[in-house]
Formats: sequence, structure tokens, C-alpha cells
Amino acid sequence: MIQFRKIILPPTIFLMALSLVCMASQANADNKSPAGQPDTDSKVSRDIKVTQVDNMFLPNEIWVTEGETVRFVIINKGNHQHEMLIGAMDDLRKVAKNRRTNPDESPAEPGVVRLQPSEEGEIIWTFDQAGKVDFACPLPGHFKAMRGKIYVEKK
Ligand SMILES: [Cu+2]
Repeated sequence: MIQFRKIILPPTIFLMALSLVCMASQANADNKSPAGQPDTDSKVSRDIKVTQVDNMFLPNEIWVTEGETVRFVIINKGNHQHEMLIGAMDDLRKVAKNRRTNPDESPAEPGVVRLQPSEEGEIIWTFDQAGKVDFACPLPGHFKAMRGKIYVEKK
């Protein structure tokens, strides 16, 4: 039995490791959302300033170009904490629901920023596909009003 284990174990571990690698790369491919994704500083082509007040974004319409990496510089000029989250509306809705049920949880979504009054933050985001992308503050009581649209124009 011990002898048997010695023989069978290494290939099993190898296969397990291999399947984990496959699963990880699969997950990566799936993460490439049509809404785009967070990116790195080195790719930023321009800054876009976004101001948060109680309860809206200024501006709430933004135009970018397909393939562009933008740094959103966000300042909270309101008297309440706010977040900014970029994504497809369905995903933003799920986050808003989660904020209602887990109000004390720290935000963990890709690129999300939570700001206290007078705080400043940034989101660096690449828009891969032409189309419309949403952004919002998913906090309870804010989500319905505090929304905006990013128009990603064809290159
Ligand atoms: Cu808010």
C-alpha cells in the first residue's frame, strides 16, 4: 500500500497543479470584461477629473476612446462618504445589493474607490471595447441617483 502511494502520488500532485494552472488562466480570460478593467500607471494617456457631491457625479457623462487607459482623479466634495465603481450596470447592481446586506465590509471590487469627505482617490482603467460603460456609487441610498455613463468611442 505504501509502495503504491509512493508511485501514484507524484503524478497526482502534478495533475492537480496542472489543473490549477489551467483554472487560473481560464479565470484570467474571463476577467476581461467588455466594460474594461483596472490598469497600470504607465499606460495612462490622460487624467479625467470627477467630483463627487451628495449625491451625484460631476460630470456624469464621459467620453473616451476604445483602447484608451484613463486615470480618473476623484474628489469627494460632499459631506458623506462615496464610492466610485466602473462596470456593466448588472454588476453595479449586484455590488449595490451587497453594500446593503454587508454595510461594514470593505470594498473589494476591481478598481473601486471609497472616499471620505474631502478625500481624493484615483482609478486607472482601460476601455477595451467601444460601447457604453456605467459607473456609480453603490452605497445604500446613493445608487439610484449617483450614476454616470462612459461612452467608449470607436478608434
Ligand atoms: Cu455616494
